[in-house]
Parts: sequence; structure tokens; C-alpha cells
Amino acid sequence: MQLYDGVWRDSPPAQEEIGADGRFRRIESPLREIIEKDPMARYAAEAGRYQLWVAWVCPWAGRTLAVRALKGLEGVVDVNYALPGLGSQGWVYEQGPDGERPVGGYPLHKLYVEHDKTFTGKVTVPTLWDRKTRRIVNNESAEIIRMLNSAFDDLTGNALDLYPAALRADIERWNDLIYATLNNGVYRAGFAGSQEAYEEAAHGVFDTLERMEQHLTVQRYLAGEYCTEADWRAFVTLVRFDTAYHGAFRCNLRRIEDYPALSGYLRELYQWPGIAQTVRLDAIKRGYYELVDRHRIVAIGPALDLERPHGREGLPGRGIWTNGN
Ligand SMILES: N[C@@H](CCC(=O)N[C@@H](CS)C(=O)NCC(=O)O)C(=O)O
Repeated sequence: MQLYDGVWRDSPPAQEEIGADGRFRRIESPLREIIEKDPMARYAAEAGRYQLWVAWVCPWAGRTLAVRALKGLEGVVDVNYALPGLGSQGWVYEQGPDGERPVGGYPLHKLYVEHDKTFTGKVTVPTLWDRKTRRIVNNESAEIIRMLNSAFDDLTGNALDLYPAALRADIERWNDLIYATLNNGVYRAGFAGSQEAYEEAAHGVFDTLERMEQHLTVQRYLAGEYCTEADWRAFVTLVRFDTAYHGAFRCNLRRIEDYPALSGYLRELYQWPGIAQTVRLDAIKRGYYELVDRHRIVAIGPALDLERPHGREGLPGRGIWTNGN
């Protein structure tokens, strides 16, 4: 389902992204403007101006929520949370961009048409909306988290840097691997249209988990002693794994719980101040099972306890890099 020349057409989710070979290929996000520190910029950093449209179930939205929390942007960038479920109208919200509450809700595709009345393309979360120009700034989460990481620092005084120059090469290496084989890998397994495509993707997922397990047995974080963007990009998939991908996407060789280092690492990140509030496991579970199960039956398990001690204090770690240190 997507917009064609400003008109919404309902077809099964992800249908446009499955190729003749049964392989799932994610379409590139088309809206790629940037919020800048410069007050003269078209999209200048201002408190209360921007609104992030998200859904609890979505990992791409999840990473923007995690960075928003880590950077203390709760009072600066507003969030609009989708109603549960991806139905025939796509993502639907209780409130529209101006706080209006239309009967039946406000579909996100309406916001895209407000942005551009001839918009053609997928309507996805996260979407970053500018109330001032009434434009969508960006709908690519990888770029949204970079903006949240730095653009508002002069307003908030927050000096944490999740993408420090000194660690970028390492961060990018992990990002590339984790995006292709894990973040998107679980989708390639879950939405595969052939046995071969599924197996290729699912094995890729577990090869990467194994590699992460080995690394995290001796390192506190992916880029070493500092917790960076790479960790939070991994986190959103790891935290959904046992609850959703293991069952609904058939990524079931092992659970994260079965990896001693990875499961402790996941708990450390989950227990980071402000992060647990960005994760709703019940919504995640329901969202994925309803997407894949014809009868919309949601599994009862697993019983998970992400609050128990993570036991990673013995590994050297310095938290998040701070500018000016
Ligand atoms: N590249 C995008 C991907 C976002 C994305 O695919 N979001 C999904 C939810 S998890 C979505 O909104 N899908 C709606 C659809 O496929 O119609 C990003 O990372 O921001």
C-alpha cells in the first residue's frame, strides 16, 4: 500500500518490495531534508517546531525514540504515536498535526499529501514533520537520529555524542553489517517469498548474532568502551527479537536469551535511563503477529525479564561520549 500521485491505494503490506525472486528489498526513503543548528537554515532547530510520527511496533521509529530520550529531547521534539495496527489506511493516529481529533483517526498518508499533493511512494514511520513550513523534513530514521544527536544541542546543552568523529569508522562498519543482516535481515526472513530467500536471510541473522556475541564477550559496546549509535541501532532489533522475530518472522535458530553476552548487553541497554519507556513489548508482539498471522492470533510468550541484572559492569565501559571531554 502506498500513495500514487497523492491517491492512497491499499494493497498488502510490503507487497511492492517483494521481487520476482522472492527476495524482500526495502525501498529507499525519499524525503531527506536536514534540521540544522543554524537559525537561518530552512529547517532550523527550534523547540516545539518538529513532530515525530512513530508507531510502537516499528524498530526504525524505535531508534528515533531511543535517541530522543538519550539526548533529553522530550520537551523539544514532540511525538505522535500511531494507534495499534497497520490497517487498510496504513498508520492511523488519534490526533492530526494540529491536535485535531477526526472521527476514525488521522491517517499518516494525509500528512504526506499535505506535504506534497502529488506524492508517490510509501508512507512510513518514522516521519519527521515541520509544523512551521507544513512539510515533511525527513522519513529516513538513520538520518533522523543523526539530527537528533546534534542539531538541538545549543538549545538543550546536551553534550552527549552518539556519533563521535573518533569512532566513526568503527560505528559505520557495525552499522553496515547490522543494518543488512540484522535490522533488515529479520524482515528479509519474515517477508521472504521463497524458501531459499528465507534461509539465506535467516542464516545471515544468526551469523551476525554469533559475531556480536563473540565481540561483546570481551567488549562492553560495539565500538569498544563507548556506547554509540551502533549500539542503539542494534538494540531496537535485539529487543524485539525473542518477542516478535523469533516466532512471527521464523528467526528461530536461537533466542537472544540463549546468548550470554548478547542478552546481558540487551538488558544493559534496556535498563539505560529513559530507554524502557521507549519500548512496548506488548505492542511489538501484537503488531508483528497481526501482520503475519491470517487469523491475527498473537503468541502468549515468551516470558522475558529484561529488568534483571545485566552483569556487564566487569567490562571496561565509559558510557556515552561527551563533547568537550
Ligand atoms: N527506511 C525507513 C524504513 C521505515 C519503515 O519501513 N517503516 C515501516 C514500519 S516498521 C512502515 O512504516 N511501513 C509501512 C508500509 O510498509 O506501508 C526508515 O528507517 O526510516
